[in-house]
This record gives sequence, C-alpha cells and structure tokens, in this order.
Amino acid sequence: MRRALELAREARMICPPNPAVGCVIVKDRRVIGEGHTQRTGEAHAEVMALRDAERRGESVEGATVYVTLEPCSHYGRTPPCALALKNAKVARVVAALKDPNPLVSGRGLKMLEEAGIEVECGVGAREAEDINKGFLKRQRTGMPWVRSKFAMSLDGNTALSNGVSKWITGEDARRDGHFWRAISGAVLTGSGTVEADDPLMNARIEGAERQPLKVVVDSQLRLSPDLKIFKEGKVLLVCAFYDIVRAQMFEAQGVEVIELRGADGKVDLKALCAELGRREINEVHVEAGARLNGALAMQGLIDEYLIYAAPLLLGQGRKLLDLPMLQNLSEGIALEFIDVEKVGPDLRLLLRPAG
Ligand code: AOF
Ligand code: ZN
Repeated sequence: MRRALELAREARMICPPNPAVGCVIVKDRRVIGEGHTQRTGEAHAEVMALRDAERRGESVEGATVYVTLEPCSHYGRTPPCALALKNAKVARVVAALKDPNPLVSGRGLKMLEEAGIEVECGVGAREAEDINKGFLKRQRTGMPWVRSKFAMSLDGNTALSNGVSKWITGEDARRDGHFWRAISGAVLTGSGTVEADDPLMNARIEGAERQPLKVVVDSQLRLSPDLKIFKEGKVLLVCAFYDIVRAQMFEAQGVEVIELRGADGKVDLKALCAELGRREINEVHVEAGARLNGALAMQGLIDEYLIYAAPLLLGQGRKLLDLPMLQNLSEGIALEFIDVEKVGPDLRLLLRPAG
C-alpha cells in the first residue's frame, strides 16, 4: 500500500478532476504490476496495473491488489475497474478508502465480494485521504478544498508598504509553489494582485500537462482586458455587477464572465466556491492579497494555508490577511501546523484551521 500511495502522489498533476489513485498487484510476494490514474477520460489505476502485469507476462489470477481508492463500479468515462478485477480473477483486493462518489460509494467493494474476492478496506486510509482531500471534500459536500498560498518575511510581511514584493522568498520556494498550482483545478486571485503584478498564474513546472482554470475576482470589472492573465488559458472572471460593455471586452477574448453578488454588494465567495465545485474543481489554489484572503478566511472558506517564510525581517509592510481590529487573542484564527519543511533557504509551512 505504501508503494500504491507513492504512485497516487505521482498522478496528482495529471488526473484532476479525477482522484489520484495508485495500484500495486502482488503475487507470491512479488510486485507483478503497478500503475496510477491517467488523464481524466483515460485509464484508471487498476487498469494501468493490470496492463503492466500483462506487459510483464505475469498472470494476475489469484493475486492481491492494493489500491488507494475503492475500485469504481460504474460506467463513467471508462468502464468499471471492479469488473476488470473480477474478470482478471484476482483473489484479494485491499483498498485504502471507500469512494464517496455517489455512483460508486461501496458498490465497487460489494461487486468484488459478490464475485468471491476477499476484500479489505481502510489500510493507509489517512494518507489516501490526504492525497485526495479535494476530490473527497467535493464528493462529500459539493465544495472544493481551498488552499491559500503566501510568501512572507519571517516577521509576517508579504510586501513592503509601497507594494514591492519581488522577491521575498528564494527560487526553490517559488518553484515549489508551481507544483501546488499544477495539482489544483483552479487558481484564484483578485483584482488588486492582477493589477499590481500582472501575473500569468499558470503552472510552470515539468510534468504539468494540464493547466488550472484561472479565476479572477473583480467586483467592478475594472481590470484591463490587456493584462497577461486574460491572454492565455481558460479564465473565469467573477464580478458583482455585470456591465455588458465591460464584460464584452473580456468575452471577445474568450474569457467567461459571471456575476455572483452577495448581500454586501461584493462577490459572493461562498457561492463562487460552490460554483467551482459544480465545475468539478477539487482544489482551489489562492494566490491573492490580504483583502481577498481576509474575506475568504472570515467566511471560513480557507481549508489550508501554504506559507513560505523567508529568513528576512522587513519591519512594516502588508500582512497576510485583512481582518477587522481584534480585541481579544481568542478572536484570532487558530491554526494547526500540519507540516514544516525547509525549501532552499526558506521554510514551507502547511497549516489548517484548528479543531
Ligand atoms: C478507480 N480507479 O484510478 C480512479 C477512480 O469517468 P471515469 O470512468 O473516469 O470515472 C471517474 C470516477 O471514478 C471518479 O469520479 C471516481 O469516483 C473514480 N475514480 N476509480 O477505480 C481510479 N481515479
Ligand atoms: Zn475505476
């Protein structure tokens, strides 16, 4: 299962919105086939592992299959993996997790059991959950997993007061950031960041064969359609007031413009997340300023903070989140460290809301 989880991790840039799944086939204590999920619409992990065994000239009859997600039972873009395993006459299937997809949800395991195959579920569940937290959250709640990324000085500044921020963190940290963009279904940013930095917001990393949808929040549609972000890839521009003349300037270049207005006259961020969930976005990667991040955090929409901290002190500057002035420490956003790693000269911190 450890190897299957490793394979699943390798699939993360390729397969969204499909979950990243790894599969290892073992017989007589030898690995005779392995594989992971391919691009959406192409083969699942189990089929890749079966094909691998065939290529190696191995018979899978009587073998044990380790897979990081319950084999599917439905005809989706591909035929059911549970059926492929049944036809291959494997003896035992060990799955890490049940697939919460309502089209599967226990039916895959049941189908195997009914075929007389020994089934076990739950081995390596925690890690398997972690690899597909976006897919799993979306299947369970309809909402995507939202991760906000920041680069800051050790004293918590994301830029100087005059806006200068290039570069606070080193090259390694910046490269690492592209990996997280590449595994995401969408990159979300705001008008302030787009105007100040004119970023591309794509994933520039080897192995990124699919690009995340670029989502830009611009309440008043005040950005210029000539900015780089609108020039390439799929872009969703979200406003609070749809102005047909402004919108058409973007639409003429293939940008989709939608209006999602909340009660406060700003973009309804919760509705936006729900909309991205409907569009099969599992993970939303936020790279935005303190205003958009503050609003997301206040509405409890951030599931994870990815913070690169540079060994640099800047004194005054811009903060991670714009929050109303607090009176008590207990009003702060309490987080929990999930992972801490050194990336080049910087630290990479992964945190989630506590509790
Ligand atoms: C598996 N093995 O490697 C993956 C599975 O449209 P399809 O046919 O590609 O099916 C997509 C669904 O299959 C997806 O939503 C999820 O429930 C399951 N993913 N299942 O047996 C795999 N990636
Ligand atoms: Zn499948």
